[in-house]
Amino acid sequence: MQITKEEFKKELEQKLDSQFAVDVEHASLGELYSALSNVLRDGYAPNWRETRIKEAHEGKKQVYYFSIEFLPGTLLRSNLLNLGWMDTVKSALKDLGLNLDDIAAKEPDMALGNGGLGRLAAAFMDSLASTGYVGNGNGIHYKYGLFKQKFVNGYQVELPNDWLQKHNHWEVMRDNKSVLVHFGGQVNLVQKDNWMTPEYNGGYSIKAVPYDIPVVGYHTGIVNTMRLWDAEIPESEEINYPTIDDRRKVEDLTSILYPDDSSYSGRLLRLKQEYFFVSAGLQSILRYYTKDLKQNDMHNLPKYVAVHINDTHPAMAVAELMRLLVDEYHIDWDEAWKITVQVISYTNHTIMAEAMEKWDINMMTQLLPRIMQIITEIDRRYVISLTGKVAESVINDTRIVNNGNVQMAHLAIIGSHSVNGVAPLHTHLLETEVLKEFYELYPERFNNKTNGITLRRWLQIANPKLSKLLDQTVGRDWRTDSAKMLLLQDSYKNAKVLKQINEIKLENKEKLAKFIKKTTGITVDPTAIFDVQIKRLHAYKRQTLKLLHIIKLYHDLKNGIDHPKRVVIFGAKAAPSYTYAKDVIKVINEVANVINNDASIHGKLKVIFLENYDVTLAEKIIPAADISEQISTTTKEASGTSNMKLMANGALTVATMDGANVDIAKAVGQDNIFIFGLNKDQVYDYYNKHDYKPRDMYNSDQVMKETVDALIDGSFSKAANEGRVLYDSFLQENEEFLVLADFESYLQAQKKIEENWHDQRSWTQKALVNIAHSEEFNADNTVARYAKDIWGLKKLN
Ligand code: CBF
Repeated sequence: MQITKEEFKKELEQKLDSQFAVDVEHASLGELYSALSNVLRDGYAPNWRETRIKEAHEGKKQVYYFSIEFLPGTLLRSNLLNLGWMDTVKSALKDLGLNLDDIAAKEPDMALGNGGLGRLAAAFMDSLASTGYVGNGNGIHYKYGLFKQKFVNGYQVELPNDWLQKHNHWEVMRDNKSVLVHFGGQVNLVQKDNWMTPEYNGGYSIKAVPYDIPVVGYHTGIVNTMRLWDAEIPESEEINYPTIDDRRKVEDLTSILYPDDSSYSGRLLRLKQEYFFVSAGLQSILRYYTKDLKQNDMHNLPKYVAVHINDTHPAMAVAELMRLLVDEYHIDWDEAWKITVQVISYTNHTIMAEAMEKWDINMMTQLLPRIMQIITEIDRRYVISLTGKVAESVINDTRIVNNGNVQMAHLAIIGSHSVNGVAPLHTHLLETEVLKEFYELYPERFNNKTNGITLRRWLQIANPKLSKLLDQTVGRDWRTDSAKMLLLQDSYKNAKVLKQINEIKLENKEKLAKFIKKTTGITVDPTAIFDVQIKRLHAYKRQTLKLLHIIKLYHDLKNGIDHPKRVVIFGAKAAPSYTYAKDVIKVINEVANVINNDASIHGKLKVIFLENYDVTLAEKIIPAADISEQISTTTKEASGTSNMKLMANGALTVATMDGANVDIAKAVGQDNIFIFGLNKDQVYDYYNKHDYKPRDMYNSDQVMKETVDALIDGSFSKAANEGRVLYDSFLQENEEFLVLADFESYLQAQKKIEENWHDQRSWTQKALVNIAHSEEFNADNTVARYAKDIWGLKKLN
C-alpha cells in the first residue's frame, strides 16, 4: 500500500491523538516513534494478512529458519524502506519540522543475538521476503537481549538489556497459536493399538506463546513472519505455581540469551531453551501443515516444509521431529527417519571446537527423557548401519552418543540432507579436517553457501549518500539486482565520482567524530585514517594483533618516526564468562587512555573503544571506515560478514586469507586489498608439527620484543595484571592463535596502507572497486542459492 505525504501526516496526527492525546507540536520523540510505527503497521498489515492467505492457497514449500539468535537491529527505517515509504515519510516529517533519524533513535535495538550468525539469520529473513520466498524465522522471545556493555575503569561491565521495557511495536502476540512443551518426568513405552506409545509420568509442561514479527519484503508486497516463542505457565497448571517466585522460575526460561554455561544450572537452562523453541516451532509447523494446509499424509511433509538448523543450537529438531512423527502421528520409524532427513538441513558456522555443542547424557535424560530415548535409538541404528562397512574408529568418532555426551553436530549431520559451510575455505576445512570422516561417509550432503549481507540496509539506511551516488552512476536497479553495482567501475577514472566518494566518506567521518566526541569526550580528526575493527571479542579474531600494532605506532611516534594520522576504532563485546577477552578489553582501554592523553604525539594516534557494539552502532561506524580489520588467525574465521559490510561502504580491507576474506580478495584483486599473514597450510603445519615457538621470535626481533614488553614494563600500569595475561599468552609455546607469527607481516601490510594513503586518488579508486564488488556478497543471492540447492523453494506468485 502506498501513501501520500498528506495521508501520512493525517494518519500520524490521528495516531498521536488516539494513543497519547497530543498533537505533533507537543509530542515527544518517543511518542512520535510509537505513533509512526503504528502508522507503518497499518501500512503493511494487509500485506501480512494476504501473504499468509497466499501461502496457504498456493501451498508452496516454506522454509523455517531455526535460530537461537536473530539480530534484526532496529526495524523502523528498514520497514519504511522496504515498504517504499522512506522518501515520502522523510519529506512529510521535514514539513512538520521533524527529523526521521531523531525519531528512529528512540527504537530499542533488537539485540537477540551475539554476532555474525544472528545477524545472518536476520539478513536471510529480509532477503527471503525481498526476493519473493516464503520464509519463516523460529527463535526465542528473550525478555533481555544481549547485555548492554559499559566500561567502568576500563573494564567491561554487563547490564541487562531490557529491550522490551518500552514495548516492541512490531510484534503481535498470538495466544491462539500457543503450544505446550513438556519437560522432565519419566517415560515408559507401552503397547497400545499395535503401537509403542510413550507414557509420561510426572514432569511438567510449559506454554510456548508465539510473538510474530513481520518481515517486510523490499517492494515485493510480501510480509513474512519471524516467530519468537515466550514461556508462560499453562492455565491448567497455574495452581502448581502459587507464588511469584514459582512463576518466575518458569518464565525465566526465556529471560536471557546464552545463559552462562560455566555452571550446571546455566547449562541446564540453555538446554531447556534449545528444546523449548525447537519443540514449539515444530509443533506449530505440523499444526499448520495438517490444519491450515489440510494435509494428512506426513510422507508429503518434505514437499511443503524445509527446516533449517542454524548452527547446532536447534539440532534437537532432528529428534523432536522424529518424536512428533512417530509418537504423535504414528509413522513407522524408518519412514519417519526418511521424512526427517529430507526436511532438515544444517549450517555449520565455525570450526572452533567450543562451538560444537555437546550435552551430558544424564542432564538430557532428566530434562528430556523421551528425546534422549529417541537420540539413543537414532545412534543405535546409525552404528548398526555402519558396522562392518567402515572402521570401528570412524563409527566411534562420528556416532551421536559417546563419552557420556550427546554430540549435537553429529546429530545435525546424521539427521540432515544438507550440511553447508559459509565460505569456500571454511567448507573445505570442514570437508578435509573438522568433519572429514562425515564428509567421507556423506560427500553428497556437503556444500558451500558463502554468506551475504543486506546491502540495502548497509547502504540505503546506513549510508544514504553513497546509495544516492550509486543511483546516479549505475541506476536504481542495484537495489534488487546487485550485479549492477559493478557498473560503478566505469567511473574508475571519473574525477567527479571519485570526488563525490571522497566527500561522502569525509562527511560520514565527521558525523562519527561528533558521535565519538559526544559519547567519549575525545576529539578525533575526521581527516585521519579511520581504522576499524568491529566484531565479537575473541582470541581468534585477534584484537590483540591490532593492539600490538597500536603500541608499535605509539613507540614510533614517541621516537620521532612519523606516521599518517590514524584513529583506531574498536567495537566488541566479550562473552561474560570469557575472562581472557575481558582482559583484552581492559588492556586496550588503558593503552587508549595513555595514548589519547599523551600530548607529545600531537594527536597523531587516537584509540577509541566504543561501548555497546550492536547493529545500531555498526550503522554509524561502517560508513565512516577507511580500513576494515579482518585479521583472524587463518582457518579460524568461518566467513566474517563485517568484512562485506565495510567493503560495501568503501573501506579497504587488511586481511589474512581467512574465511570470506579469500573471496573478497578474489573479487577486488590483490591491488585493492592488503593481505598478510600465514596461509592455511602454514597454520596447519604449526598445528601438526607442534613447533610454534613464539619466544624464539620474540628474542630475535627487537621491535617485537619492545612492543610486547610494553604490556609488562609499566607503560600501561593500570592494566598491569591484564597486560601480563596477554604477554604470557603471546609467548606461550604453540599458542593457538599465532599472534606473534603474523606480527611482522601485519606491520608490513600496515606500512603499505600508509604508503597508499598518501595517494588519495588511487585510494578512492580502490574504495570504488571495493564498493562495486561488494555486490558479490548480497544476501539476496545467498538465499537464492539456499532456496534452490537446499530447500527446494519456489517463489510466491
Ligand atoms: O556465518 C555467520 C558468522 O557466524 C559466526 O559469527 C559464528 O557465530 N559462528 C562466525 O564466527 C562468522 O565467521 C560467520 O560469518
